[in-house]
Amino acid sequence: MKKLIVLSILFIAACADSSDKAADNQNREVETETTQSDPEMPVDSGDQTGDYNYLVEASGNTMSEIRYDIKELKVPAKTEITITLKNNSSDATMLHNFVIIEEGTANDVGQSGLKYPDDDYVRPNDLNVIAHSPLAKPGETVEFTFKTPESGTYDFVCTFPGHWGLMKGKFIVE
Ligand SMILES: [Cu+2]
Repeated sequence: MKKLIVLSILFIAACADSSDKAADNQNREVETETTQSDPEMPVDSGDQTGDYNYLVEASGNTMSEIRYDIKELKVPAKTEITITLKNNSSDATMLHNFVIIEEGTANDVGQSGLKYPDDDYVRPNDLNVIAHSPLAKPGETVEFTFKTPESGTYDFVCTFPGHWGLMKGKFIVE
C-alpha cells in the first residue's frame, strides 16, 4: 500500500512536470512567433488590426560588444506598429534606445541628441527622427507604438552617447 502511494505521488509529480514543460513549450512558441515577425508578417492579410509587434534585443557590456540582435527590420508602410526593445546588457552604463531616422543621418541625430539626456538622447522635433523608443536601462524592456511612414529605406540607431556608430541597422518600410 505504501508503495502504491509513493508510486502515485511520483506519477502526479511526473504529470505536473510534463504539463509544466508543455506550458513552457507553448510560451516558447508564442515568443518565437513574435520574434520572427519581420519576414513572415501577414502584411496583405487584408485585415489591418494595427496589431504588428516586433521585438528587438540589445546586448553587450563593453563598447566592443554592444549590438542589436538584428541588422534590418522590415515593416509595412503606413501601419501602426509596436516595437519592443529589450536591453539585455547588465553593465550599469549600458543604456540603449531604438531610434528610426532618415537614411544616412545617424551622425547628425546622434550629435544633436547629446544635449538631451532627459529626452532619451533625441533632440525634440528633430526632423530626421521618424520615431523612437524611450531609453531602456540594463535589464529593462520598453516599447513604443507609431505609424510607419511611406515605403522607403530608413536607418535605426541607438543614440546613447557613443553608440550610434556601432548599434545601427536598416529599417525597411514596404
Ligand atoms: Cu546603445
